[in-house]
Amino acid sequence: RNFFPKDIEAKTIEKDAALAIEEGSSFILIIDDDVEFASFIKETLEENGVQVVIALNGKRGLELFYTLQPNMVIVDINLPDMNGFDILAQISDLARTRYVPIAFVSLDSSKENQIRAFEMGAMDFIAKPIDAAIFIPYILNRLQHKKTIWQSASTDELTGAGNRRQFNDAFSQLSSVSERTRRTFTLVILDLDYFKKVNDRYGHPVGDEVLRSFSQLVINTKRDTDYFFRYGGEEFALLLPDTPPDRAVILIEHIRQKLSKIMFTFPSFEPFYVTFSAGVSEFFVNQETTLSEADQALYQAKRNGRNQTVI
Ligand code: GH3
Ligand code: MG
Ligand code: MG
Ligand code: MG
Repeated sequence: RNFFPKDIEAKTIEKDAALAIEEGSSFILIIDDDVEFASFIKETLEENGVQVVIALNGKRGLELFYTLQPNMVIVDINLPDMNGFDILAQISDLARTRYVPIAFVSLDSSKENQIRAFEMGAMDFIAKPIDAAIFIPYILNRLQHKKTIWQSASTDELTGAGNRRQFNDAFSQLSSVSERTRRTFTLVILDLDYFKKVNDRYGHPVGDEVLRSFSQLVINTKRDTDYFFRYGGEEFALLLPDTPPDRAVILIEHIRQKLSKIMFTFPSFEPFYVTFSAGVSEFFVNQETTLSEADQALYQAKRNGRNQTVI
C-alpha cells in the first residue's frame, strides 16, 4: 500500500521545507496514507500555486506539523499508525493559536465522525471522493483567510514591523530548519539610544513618529527575506536567514549610516538626530543561548558608549 518511495518523499519535503520559510509562501500539510489521493491533491494544488507536503503516517505528520508550521492541515481519519482524531488532539491547541485551519477527509463521513471532528477543533469535514472543482477554491479561500487573520495578529500597529508573537514564531521556525539543515541565521537586537529623552523633550507623539520612521528605514534597507520585528517599546529585532554575523554587521552599519543622515524636524522643536545600539548573535545551540548572547552584546554596546554594534 505504501508505495511512495521514501527518498522521494524526503526530497520533496526538504525542498518544500526550504521554500516554506520564504515569506508569503503558503503550504499545506496532507496527512494521508492514500498515496493516490495525496499525490492528486498535491499536483492539483501546486498547479494553482499552493505548495503541498505529504506525510504518509501520523507520526511523520506530527513531526512535520511542528517543524514546518504549515498554513493548513488536511488529515485523513484512518492512518496506519494512529487515527486522525489522535492527531487532532495533539495539534488543535497550537493550530488554533496560529489560526491554522484543519480539515478532515474521509471515506466515512458518518454523522458520528463529523460531530467528533468538529467538537475536537476541525474546521471542515470533506467526504471522499472529492470534487477538485470545489476543492481548489475552497482551499484558496481558507489560505487567504488564514493569511489575513495572521497578518493582523502578528503585525505591530504603530510601526508595521512584525510583533513579538511573530518574532517567536519565526525564531522557532528558523531554529528548527537550522537544526535539520545546518542553514545558518543571525539574530540582531537593536535598541534606540536615550529614547526616554526623545519622549521627555518632544513628547510621546514625536517619539511614536521616530519609531515609525526608524522602522520604515529598516524595512526599506533589509532584504525581502530578512525578518524585522518590534521586540519591545523602542527595541527591535532582525532575523537574517543565511547570514553570518559579519554580513549582518554590514546591513546594520548601512542602516546606521542612513539613520545618521535623517534629521528629525517637528514644528516648534529644534531638529534632532537619533542613534541606536545593536547586539548580534549567530544561531548555534538553541534559541535561549542565541537570545541571551545578542542581549549581552547589546548591553556591551550600550556600555561602550552607544551608537555601535557588538558581536
Ligand atoms: P538606552 O540608551 O539605555 O536604551 O536608554 P533609553 O532611554 O532608550 O532606554 P529606557 O529603557 O530607559 O527607555 C525606553 C523608553 O522608550 C521609555 C519609553 O517611554 C519609551 N517607549 C517605549 N515604547 C514607546 C512607544 O510606543 N512610544 C513612545 N513614544 N515611546 C516609547
Ligand atoms: Mg487512510
Ligand atoms: Mg533604548
Ligand atoms: Mg530598551
